Amino acid sequence: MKLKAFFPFLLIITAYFHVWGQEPPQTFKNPIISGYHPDPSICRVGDDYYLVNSSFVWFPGLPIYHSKDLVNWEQIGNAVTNPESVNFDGLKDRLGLFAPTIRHHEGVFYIINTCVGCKMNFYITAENPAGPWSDPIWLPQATGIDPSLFWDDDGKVYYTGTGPVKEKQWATQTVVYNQEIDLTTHQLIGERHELTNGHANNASYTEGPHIYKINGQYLLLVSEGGTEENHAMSVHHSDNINGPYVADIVNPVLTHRHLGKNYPTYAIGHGDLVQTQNGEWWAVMLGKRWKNGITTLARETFLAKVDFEGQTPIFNKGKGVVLSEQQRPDLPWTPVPALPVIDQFDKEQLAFKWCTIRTPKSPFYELENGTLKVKLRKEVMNSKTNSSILIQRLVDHDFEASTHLSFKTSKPNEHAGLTIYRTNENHFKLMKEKNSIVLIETFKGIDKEIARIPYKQKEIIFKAVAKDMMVQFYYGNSTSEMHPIGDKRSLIIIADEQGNAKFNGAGIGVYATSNGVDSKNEAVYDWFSLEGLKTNTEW
Ligand code: 6LW
Repeated sequence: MKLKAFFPFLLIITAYFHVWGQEPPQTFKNPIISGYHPDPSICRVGDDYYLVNSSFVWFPGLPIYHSKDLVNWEQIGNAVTNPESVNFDGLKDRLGLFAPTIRHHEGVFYIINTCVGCKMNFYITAENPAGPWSDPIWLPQATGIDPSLFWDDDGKVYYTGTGPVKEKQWATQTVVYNQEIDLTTHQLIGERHELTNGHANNASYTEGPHIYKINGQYLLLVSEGGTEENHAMSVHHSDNINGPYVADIVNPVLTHRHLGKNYPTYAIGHGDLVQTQNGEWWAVMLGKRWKNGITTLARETFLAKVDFEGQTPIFNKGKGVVLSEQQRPDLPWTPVPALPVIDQFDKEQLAFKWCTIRTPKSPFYELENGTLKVKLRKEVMNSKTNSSILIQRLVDHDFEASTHLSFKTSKPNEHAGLTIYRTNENHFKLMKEKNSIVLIETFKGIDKEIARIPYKQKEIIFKAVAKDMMVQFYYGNSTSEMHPIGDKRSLIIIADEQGNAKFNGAGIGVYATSNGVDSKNEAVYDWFSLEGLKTNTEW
């Protein structure tokens, strides 16, 4: 075609991208959901994808995400929202809601899950994945963790779980088992079948099972090696739902355990498969990223392409590892609205991202006239109870967060401020007290006062700036005039495997307490902003 003849087409194409925005990218970057989003489970309904993650003692629990293209995800709700339905009191931050599985069957969504340290296995249902979800239907007969559901062609439904082994042949041996479940009586029925201890003869912590029927054969996907650097996924095949399952010779089908300690992503495992409406297979799985030798964002959600060669799923064919960037799924590019950097607290309800720690016994905050009012209560975040804390997940290695607080007290026990929280024993608090502001670093359960500065005004802005795994705190009475408080502190305080930090992830937000004494006082937050500072060294 001559250039002149091509011109009108060029105009149309240009106008299309001018009107509809940028040309869709050809590739996507991992992780697809960054920060504390472990144990992802996914299902497709038509051309909609839904994903759920574990949330331990964060409440509301089990964040639900929606996507049309497997790359752009938007949180549409939380599945566990009734504080009466679960009890996280007294639980370590690593317990509570473990790995969930989400499935859809005949118009109903199911999430099956374990509340570890509470009443163990349960499932919930919803017609709309955004909620409302039912209260838990407890399954007292089901032992162990990581339950999954599978509907067979004959209408029978199977519970697959991970159980302990009574007489272990090796210390870290677990068993993946299967049993039919009657969803009308909520009973496990028939015989329990042991499916695998993992493909290796010393497989550690074989867990996170999911069963699929692909080309008329049952495929059992499990994780092995534990959720740290030896994590891996293996697959097993059977012609019969209850086994015997034969390990695939390609196992482990995906792992980063062989890439050495310095490989930028590690702990790859615990995944779930999904087939798109266009026939492609993809998998979501958890992984972790190192930065300066530590991991502050905990376990995140990654995406990898799967191609079946015979019955064997080949992950990222030709590469065999999770990639930082790759060709995106063959799905219509559907960006989702970016979360606003500043939360003005001007909606009727807090955004889905805000959570408290452990289950609240009474309402402790209100949204009023564009402010978040947090009641001071006697509970403290250092104990394993619900205190007046509201946090959101940290999703960027480098970030800047600030908030405007209005708080006055004549009592020495009353404090309110900003927190970076990982566990009851590992966190930072930048607090306003009666006549001063104080920065406290709590590590392995020991409070350390880093800095104290006299301050008498009612209004204050607090800020935290994290770069290269160090955080500098600031205070001031206008955003343009902020003063550092204390020296730069290492984010190792909130990193994985430090002190009692395991499984869960870190959050940032607001906290107020009257330290063991009843109070009628409240802390008023006008806004809270959290912004990722993208660096070009990001994996
Ligand atoms: C989860 C187990 C695991 O139940 O870690 O990575 C446990 N896998 O399957 C807690 O998330």
